[in-house]
Amino acid sequence: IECGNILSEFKTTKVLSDSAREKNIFIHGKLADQDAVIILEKTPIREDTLAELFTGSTLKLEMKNDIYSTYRLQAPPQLNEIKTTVVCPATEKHIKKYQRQESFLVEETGADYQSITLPYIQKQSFSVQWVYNILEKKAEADRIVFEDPDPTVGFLLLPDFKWDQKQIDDLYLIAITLQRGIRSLRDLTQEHLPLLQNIFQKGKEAILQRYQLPASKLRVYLHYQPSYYHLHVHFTKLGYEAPGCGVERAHLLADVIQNLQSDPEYYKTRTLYFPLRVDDGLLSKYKEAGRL
Ligand code: M7G
Repeated sequence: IECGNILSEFKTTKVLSDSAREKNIFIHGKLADQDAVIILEKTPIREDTLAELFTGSTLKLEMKNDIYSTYRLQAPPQLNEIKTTVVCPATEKHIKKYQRQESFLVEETGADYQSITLPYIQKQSFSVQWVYNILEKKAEADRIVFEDPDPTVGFLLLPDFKWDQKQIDDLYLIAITLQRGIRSLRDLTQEHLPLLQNIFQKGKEAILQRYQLPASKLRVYLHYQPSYYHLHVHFTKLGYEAPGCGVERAHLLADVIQNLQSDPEYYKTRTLYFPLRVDDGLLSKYKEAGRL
């Protein structure tokens, strides 16, 4: 889909974070007077494009010394794309999400969840409208990789928007439950085991079929706290360190299933640990409660 260059109107307010290693930059600014966040990311160099790159580029020598030389290679435009994500209008929460920040580990008991976390997320969490758009086929319908339409154990599997689907190295899909109202790990009980097992089994099968990637190459997990409180499961390629995916937030689906099998109330009663960024409103609630 071509859609003109909306970015020519973009006015930068602030660089939220950038990384020379990840070759990305997160920018806050204005698009037609609305707050926007733009993410620019250089895409990986693909082996299957090397021949085209070598023959179709121009090469400028920078320096030569003995057996060493460095060049600037001007790649043909189709091999020199920048993956661009635009969030507009962006909320204050989006701007914070992408800002580089110090974080603190929070210890949340089952009681803390009820008295501190739940009331906070009921008021403050990100809209899940984008999830409903996917479930209602109003957006991304052409990207669906697999669908199980059962109202209780059903789900949709589709590429996460972090993945451009150009190479398997950074494969990233999400499974979204059709059932609404399961907010996160904390809402799961034994009654959800058929749902979780179904996602695990059929998600793995669909990925093997579509991408020839076996289950032994997959990392399948949930985040706690998630950003979006509608239950979803992440499927990434083993070994790919997806940005924003620290070990503390990840709970392997295989473990979640076993924990619920051995204790139906596991995620209602356990103390869960997760990092929160310094300006996260939920962190302030934990501070006010004297828990930090
Ligand atoms: P999360 O664990 O709730 O939050 O995962 P995180 O972003 O902090 O990890 C939500 C996942 O949904 C992330 O991997 C996002 O990249 C992905 N995602 C978010 N949005 C708004 C979209 C979208 O509009 N489409 C798709 N396909 N994926 C999205």
